Amino acid sequence: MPENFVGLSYELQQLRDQNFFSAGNAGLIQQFRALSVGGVLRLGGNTSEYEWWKPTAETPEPEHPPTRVVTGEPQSLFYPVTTEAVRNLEAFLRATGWTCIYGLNLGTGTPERAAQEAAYAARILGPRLEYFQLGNEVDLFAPHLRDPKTWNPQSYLTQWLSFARAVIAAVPGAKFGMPDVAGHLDWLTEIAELWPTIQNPPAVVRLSHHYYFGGPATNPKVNIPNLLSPETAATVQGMAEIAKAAAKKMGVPLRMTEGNTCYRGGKPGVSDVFAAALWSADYSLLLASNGYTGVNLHGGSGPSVANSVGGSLPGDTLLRDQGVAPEQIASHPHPFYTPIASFGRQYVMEPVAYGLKFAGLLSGGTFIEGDFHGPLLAAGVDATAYAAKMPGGETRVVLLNKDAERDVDVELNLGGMLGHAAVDIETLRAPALDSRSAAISRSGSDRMSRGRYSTTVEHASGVCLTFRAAH
Ligand code: BDP
Repeated sequence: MPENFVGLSYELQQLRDQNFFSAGNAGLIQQFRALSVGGVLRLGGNTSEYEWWKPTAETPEPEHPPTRVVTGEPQSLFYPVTTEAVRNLEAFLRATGWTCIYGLNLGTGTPERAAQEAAYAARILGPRLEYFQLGNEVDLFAPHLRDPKTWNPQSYLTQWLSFARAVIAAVPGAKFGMPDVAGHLDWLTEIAELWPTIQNPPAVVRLSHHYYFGGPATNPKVNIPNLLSPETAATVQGMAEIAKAAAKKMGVPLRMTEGNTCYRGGKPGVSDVFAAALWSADYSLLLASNGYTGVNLHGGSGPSVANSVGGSLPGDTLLRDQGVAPEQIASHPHPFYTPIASFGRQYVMEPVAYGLKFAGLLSGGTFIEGDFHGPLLAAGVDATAYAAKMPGGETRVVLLNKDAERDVDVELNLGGMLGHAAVDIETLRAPALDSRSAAISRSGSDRMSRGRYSTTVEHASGVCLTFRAAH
């Protein structure tokens, strides 16, 4: 699991506010650093198809191609990205220790403008740039951005190549991640099959896709029991199998570049409560143990995400229809799934981010193979387990009990690896699954003798055990 596994995803439109990702936004910098001292910020989302590059104050807005208005899809709200926004982004990344994946507009942009923007971004971001991403959720471009009759992986690849080649001409050595599909994993399979036919292929360093558990907020199936159920994890595992096969064929590692609990901005009471922390911890570690190099949970400011889904958040409509008072609605994060929420000028780490941070405790480690989930599920408890050998030589075990009621007794047999060891215990907890809070705390230390260690993982909680050999 790479050191920089932990990631966040923001709408590219967030760059419209040049002071958001800037060295002056101390509160946000603090929250990024609290989540990870070296994560990956991905800029993309639906709004990335409506940006235009404005290299000088005099640059006029270009003519945009016609787009269709489709309910729930972003409106064609075109906006400029300026040099100042990119410079401020670089300073923000430097202050946080993070790098970024920079999204370029494939939906309504041109190869020439993408190349100009890429050249500036590459020069300013330097080593803070992981790679470029051309287009967001290209599998959903039809009908609002492309003709459904002709849009498919093959025609996408042809367009993608013309943009990528223009970028390479301006940025020799440019790296890319693709195809960033929403959920049509067959696009990965097909692209991996077509890839060998490309002469002199661009440097693709990540194969990427997205995942949301369900949605929208009005969908009654988007609830806590379903979010945490073993079937949900099995669905993620099923996608990972398809993605892994394509990645192997192309010889490119995977990254889950966008996702969260509930699409179209999240669901109050599901996306913004402790259940989301247990979900994100398990989801992130499941992907990591499948070889994904990172996970970016989507979020950001309310207006940027609302614009990405057509102008408003279904979660707000849901609360209003339930008669919830405006002050109560305002006490939820907007969007509801955001890992870092802004309440006025205050930035708050939300439960879903605590889960990702907890998963990040295994960053830098090498997973120990074995069926750890099986025995737990067989015991009738919705719990999972992950174990890794850490770079410092210690062994770390994360146990996640997603069960709403049942505690689980676990006996670990680490005999082969460690005889006597000191054990550090950290927990991920909240008063209840539907609490609007989460906490990670160092809850104590213990000793292990003769390679065996027993513990009880309380219902709706996570435990991380670090075993250090005693000399
Ligand atoms: C994804 C889009 C992103 C949206 C998100 C959502 O890439 O821009 O904000 O869904 O629906 O499909 O919440």
